Amino acid sequence: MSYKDDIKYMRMCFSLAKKGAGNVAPNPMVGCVILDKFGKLVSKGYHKKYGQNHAERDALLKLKNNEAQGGTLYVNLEPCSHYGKTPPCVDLIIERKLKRVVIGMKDVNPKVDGISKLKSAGIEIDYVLEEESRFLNRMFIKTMTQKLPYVVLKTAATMDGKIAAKTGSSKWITSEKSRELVYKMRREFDCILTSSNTVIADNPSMSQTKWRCVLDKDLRTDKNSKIYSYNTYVASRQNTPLKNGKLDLEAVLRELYKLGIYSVWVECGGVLAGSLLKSGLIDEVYQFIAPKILNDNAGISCFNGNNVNDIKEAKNLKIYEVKYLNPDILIKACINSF
Ligand code: AOF
Ligand code: ZN
Repeated sequence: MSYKDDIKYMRMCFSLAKKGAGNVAPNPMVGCVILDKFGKLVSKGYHKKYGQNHAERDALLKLKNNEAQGGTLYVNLEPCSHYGKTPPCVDLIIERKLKRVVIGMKDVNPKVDGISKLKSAGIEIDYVLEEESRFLNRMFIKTMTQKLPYVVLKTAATMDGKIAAKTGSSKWITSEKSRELVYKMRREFDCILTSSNTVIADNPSMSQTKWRCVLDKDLRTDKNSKIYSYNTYVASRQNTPLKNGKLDLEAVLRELYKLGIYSVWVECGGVLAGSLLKSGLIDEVYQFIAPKILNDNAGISCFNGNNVNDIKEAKNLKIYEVKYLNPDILIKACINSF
């Protein structure tokens, strides 16, 4: 098998893995491809749902005459070696007598040590496309290693980075098409997080997710606000420790994680966005930019952390996708590397 083939089959694993998106969290998205000893593709599988078979088991169990014997198994995550909701994948791989296993990335779950088990059984191990594999499962890496949800912050700004005029006037900066896309995107997250200011100013229902979280230190929001007709966690001074007189944002996110919330979509004003950014709690920014220029320094900025003297202090991000939505654009950028 050439390196080019390894890349081709690992990319196939990525496509299979993505079929599990939205159904596998907090588990990773995993796909598996099996070639027989002649290099012919004989089976494919993926992890479909949390608690169900892992990708390797799914692919191997489809083979009735063990066509995998002496063959190669591709999987974008190190096969597991522990008993979780399912038995160890390495045992089945060894039992089915694979000759070679090609892996995308090592598992960050400390319970897993599949590679050494496979090596001891005399199976050849190779790695391919590690960076892409880690990028695909960046959400799993964050939740597994930090016990915090993956946080995406969405902003919608003018070309000069303003989310509102100094009066607070902000409706609307981006087009209807962009706003509809936002509603669709929210559905892919477990929770929408917002501030008491947003609830008071806009009275949004934010009904697209299982959970909502309102940061309301002094319980200023009206109990009859639309958002409270849905399952909402209110973080206030009554249930959250304070840090420099404000709600400890990391403590809030840890609480959300404990509620089984693994991904959070943030929509808020510039001050909260600035604090989240400064605290290192944001993983990605989705920035909608409208072809408008406010032309007023007193306008409200997307990130309003203030007190930065040197341009070197600016946060560095990595843009991984740019979409032209006509007339707006959407930039997706990661803050941390994986
Ligand atoms: C794999 N293949 O397809 C997946 C893996 O409770 P369990 O049995 O589902 O185990 C979950 C852990 O197994 C998860 O945290 C991750 O380390 C690994 N997921 N491993 O070999 C798969 N989904
Ligand atoms: Zn497994």
